[in-house]
Amino acid sequence: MEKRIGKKEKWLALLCSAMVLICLLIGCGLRIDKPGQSDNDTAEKKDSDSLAAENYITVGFSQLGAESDWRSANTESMLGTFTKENGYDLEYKNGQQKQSNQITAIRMFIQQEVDYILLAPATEDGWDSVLGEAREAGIPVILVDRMVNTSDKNLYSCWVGSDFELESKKVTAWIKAYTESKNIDPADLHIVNIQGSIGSTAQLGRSRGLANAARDNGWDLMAEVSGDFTETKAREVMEALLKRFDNINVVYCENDNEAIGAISALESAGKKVGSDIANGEIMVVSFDGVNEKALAYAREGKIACIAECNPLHGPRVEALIEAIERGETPDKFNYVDEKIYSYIDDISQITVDDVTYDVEKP
Ligand code: GYE
Repeated sequence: MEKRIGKKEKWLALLCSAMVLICLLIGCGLRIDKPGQSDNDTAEKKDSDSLAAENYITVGFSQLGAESDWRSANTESMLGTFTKENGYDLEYKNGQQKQSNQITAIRMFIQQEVDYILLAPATEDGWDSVLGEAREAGIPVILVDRMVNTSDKNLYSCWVGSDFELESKKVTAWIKAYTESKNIDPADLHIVNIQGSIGSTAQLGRSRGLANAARDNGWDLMAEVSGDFTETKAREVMEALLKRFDNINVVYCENDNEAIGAISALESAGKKVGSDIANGEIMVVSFDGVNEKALAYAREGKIACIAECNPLHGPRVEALIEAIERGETPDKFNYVDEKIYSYIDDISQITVDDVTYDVEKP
């Protein structure tokens, strides 16, 4: 039997329809209040964000520290190259001169699954485990500036930097040519070496070059003490060396910051810094050619000779990444061409390993 709809039911149905309509209107209202945030719009934005993120090449850069002007210029070159505008998402970590900090940074980069790890290692030894972890994770490691001493060279893709021993050979060739031109007996060269951070590639190459030249030429290499590539430490070391020896006439500093510290100690002790060692001056030589004060000292004759060490590795590392991205295998070791500087006119050229270099004014 057909059920008749009474007045009460009709009102109930009307009330329900009205509530449904209100709900629909409220729903639409919310959408109308915030244009551009429809489900479609939000999804599109998310897509373009992740597309942009995917388009960046992500790099983790572990810099060893901030000990010198060379290092600051190097950091600036790297940060200026690996920018968002250039298509990179860079995570930068300063290791504060501690290998343990650098290892922690590399582990963090591995966790973050970066595309490349860039490492400027403090010292050569002790990298096998962490570089093994990077290889396990399939992340290529590019070494910048200094090298690592690993059991397996495949733990890193490639390296770019300077030939530190060649730099040293240039400086020692200059000392030899200059002192010979002044008829100074090689045995009368009493040299102290203020070394860089012990165990770093720059220190090892520069110390080796001097030790070999001293042996080959019959120079008196009296002491080798680390100044840690810093001005402050080198000043202390020079003060101590002046107490130990009264006949120093050549101070070989393994970077410009050390030369500045050594000159300050020498001058405070009343010594005359210059190249006229036959007449009691103390000759200072150094490496880098980056620090403005050191270049000014070179112009004044307080630093006799500087082997250039070029810190501008950012674009060089980028070229290596681009090669890898193209599917190429870049050369394992990439050496940078460098100059030798002196303001002293007597020596215009030096020859090292059959290559002749003009001595230039910086
Ligand atoms: O010569 C020195 C720096 O490894 C080439 O490190 C680098 C050296 C540079 O502290 O100034």
